[in-house]
Amino acid sequence: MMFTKVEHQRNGLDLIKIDNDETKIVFTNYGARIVTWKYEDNIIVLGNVVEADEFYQDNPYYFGASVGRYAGRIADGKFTLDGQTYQLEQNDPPNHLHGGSNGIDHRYFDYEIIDENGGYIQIIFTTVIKEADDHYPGDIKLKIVHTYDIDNRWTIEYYAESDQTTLFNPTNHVYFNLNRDNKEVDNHYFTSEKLGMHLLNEQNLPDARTPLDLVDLFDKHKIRLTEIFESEAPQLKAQIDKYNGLDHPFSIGEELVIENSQFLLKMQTDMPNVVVFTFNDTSEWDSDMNIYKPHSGFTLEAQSLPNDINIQGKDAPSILQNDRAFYSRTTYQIIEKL
Ligand code: G6D
Repeated sequence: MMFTKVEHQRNGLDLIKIDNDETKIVFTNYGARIVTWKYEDNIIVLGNVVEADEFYQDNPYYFGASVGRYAGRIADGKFTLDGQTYQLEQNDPPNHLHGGSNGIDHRYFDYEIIDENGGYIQIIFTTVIKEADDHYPGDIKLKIVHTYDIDNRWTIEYYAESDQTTLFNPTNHVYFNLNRDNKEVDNHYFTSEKLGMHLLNEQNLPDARTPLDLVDLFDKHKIRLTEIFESEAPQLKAQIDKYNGLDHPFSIGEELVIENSQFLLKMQTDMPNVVVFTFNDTSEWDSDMNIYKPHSGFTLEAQSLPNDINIQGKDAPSILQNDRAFYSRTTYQIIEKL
């Protein structure tokens, strides 16, 4: 049995609360974001369901937000498309990050709830990203559909169309923590057929280097985060030391499974990469609501490689042609171990 309830907070922010037998999941129209996800009394994502209006408008960590039109960094905020060069806001100097300060994480989406008493509930969020909002070419009509089902599976679908050829690389910036007391996430295991870690250069940007093959390096498919953080392998150690953890795009196999002793989290996506960020620096937000310690969560951001336009040029997966419809789907499923 699933049911849904809407709670109106201040400033036009709504909480859309979905319950089934063991779990509760909450979304908001502000940034079409996930606010919380609970398995019985265990909160598995970071966020703040109480006073969500104050919490989300203020903090710089993109908790649970839809991010776009381009997730991740673009070098020097600059790119060339069809012979024309564009300069974007350098909001993470010298780079452009997560679509800039006017990105979709900060906007109120229109929404509609579909609940036909079946095995799932859908929230359909819509908006238009205008050229004038973020200085990329083209206006994009965007629909983000969050679906939650009785199998405790959260599905995100993106539908987009642009009136000019542009870049489009959306993601969701949810932070997971499967530990009961949300203590640091270093004890989580990552398993996939393939775990290719794209190394970052001095500017926090991936480049054209072949990803570091962690399956080969550790000679196994199931790797504990501590093994990555404590590795003495020179290339890996240099990256972990520099970033105080992971902030890296991965190429994965068909499924990525994250687990601790109590839960399995299964992720599938049709996007080319998954950025894993282990919340390495939590000092940026000067607020009483900032209760976060480094490594208190990790993101699984399904997206194209950050800066792909400056690495792959006209072959960059993030290019959205004006006569093509964009569709992408990512799922996360939470399973309690027996
Ligand atoms: C992203 O890769 C980036 C991080 O570097 C950034 O700090 C965070 O979003 C807020 O995952």
